[in-house]
Amino acid sequence: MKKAIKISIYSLTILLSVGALEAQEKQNVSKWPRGITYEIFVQSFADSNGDGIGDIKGMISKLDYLQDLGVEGIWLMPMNPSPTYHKYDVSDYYDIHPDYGTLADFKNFVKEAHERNIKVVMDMVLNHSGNKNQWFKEALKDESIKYWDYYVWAHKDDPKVQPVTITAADGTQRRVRSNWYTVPNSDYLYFAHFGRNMPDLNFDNPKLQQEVLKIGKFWLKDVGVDGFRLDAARHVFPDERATDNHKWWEYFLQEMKTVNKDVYIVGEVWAPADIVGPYLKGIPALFNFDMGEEIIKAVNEENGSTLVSKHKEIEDFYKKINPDYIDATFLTNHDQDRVMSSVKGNSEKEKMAIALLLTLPGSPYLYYGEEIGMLGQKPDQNIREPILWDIKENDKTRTFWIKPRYSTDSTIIPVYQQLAEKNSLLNYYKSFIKLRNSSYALTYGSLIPIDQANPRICAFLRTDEKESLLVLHNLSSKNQIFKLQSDFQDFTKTYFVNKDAQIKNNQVIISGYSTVILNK
Ligand SMILES: [Ca+2]
Repeated sequence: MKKAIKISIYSLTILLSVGALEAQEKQNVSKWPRGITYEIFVQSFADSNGDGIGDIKGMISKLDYLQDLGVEGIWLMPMNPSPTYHKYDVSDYYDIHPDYGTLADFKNFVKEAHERNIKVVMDMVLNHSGNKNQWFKEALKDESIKYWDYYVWAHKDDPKVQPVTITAADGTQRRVRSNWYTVPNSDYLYFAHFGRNMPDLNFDNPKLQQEVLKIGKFWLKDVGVDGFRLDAARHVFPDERATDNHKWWEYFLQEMKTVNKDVYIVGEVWAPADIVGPYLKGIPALFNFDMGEEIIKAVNEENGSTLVSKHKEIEDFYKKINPDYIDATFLTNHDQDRVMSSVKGNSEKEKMAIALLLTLPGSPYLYYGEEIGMLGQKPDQNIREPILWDIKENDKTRTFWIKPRYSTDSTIIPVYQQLAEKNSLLNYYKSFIKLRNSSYALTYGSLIPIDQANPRICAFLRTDEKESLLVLHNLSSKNQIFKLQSDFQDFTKTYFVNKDAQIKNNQVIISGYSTVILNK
């Protein structure tokens, strides 16, 4: 933001109070969970012992980087023992995967993060366990064993488990049992929404419910994490029992509050807003899947005309259900193609996407590596590739558990090189994070859409009792003009600008792919 702002000498009105802006930058007004949370896939983040797999000690060595970036929370993808690289099939809910370290290491991580004012949110995969979990191994032995009822079973004669015929696109037919899986020497089949290796847990069993509460309290109380990201939250009861799902999470939240009244819970309910909404009573923060897609679409089409009204519509709907809800916004997470790939490598568009995310309302989540423009398209492993910290010969913490296909030394400039380059994507991210963290209006303010005719401009007001900001994004490559109609003629001060901008005759001329924020 210290970049010189070129203002043409014939501009009639433009005031830029650089001193005030710098003072503002230093003061952080956001308070987590309304600040920025950074999602880490531990496996790909930082390796401390040279085995090529990311680990907890590696992450500790990068906490200063995250603090400097301006994040106030970290969401860690699953870290429990598990046979897969992604670890969404948990073998033991009370331990840490040995590749990642020990419980003691993790307690130390939490302590180190807290010392830097960074909260820690753990991924909780409670819809299903892994099939290597001791509970499931026990359950397979005998129907009389306690753990049998931790899972969802149906007799082989039950109509719901009978195979159905499905026809593929090429016309071939095959018989499948959707989501029901057989067990050797048993008359019973088990239910697994996400596939054979992830048997669903039976939330109709009170003993299982108590076990799940015990798991949550263990991580909150004994380990000290600040909250959970709930995986597959809408599937713990079958989809047709949505009300049971809503109620369960309300109960879960109440119970977690008994050990940490400030517990933070964010849920994955990957569905349109009308299905997501009713979960808000039990899960106070929910990921806004719709907005991430809308932002990417807007920057790709260079058309911001419906983005703000759409955001406002979703926000109003959620607020009706829970006025204190936290809108967990994001561009991508570990389940979406990376932004830079979605905008076909156009870094100007990636920049506009993050500018939109960080100036619209919400509690934004950033996915690791997006800040250096990592590339990646599905399958999943390729959107979870190792982050590049330094040029290869110097990069002692880079992980190498997978050979990257997209984010390589020839496609990506590593973190440290970008930190040193004033105009890098990483420093652009930092400037917008700083801008947001220092602004009451951008962090907490309400959103007021502005009706204006130019679809290349995305224009809105962010307002709270302390300040009112007129935010103007030009999503196109060419200069665009925003007319300061009578309502906005008081907005004559430049609060933030990242390329050339002029205000002249009540018109703001916004350079291509840039952002101008004005205040009174
Ligand atoms: Ca390691």
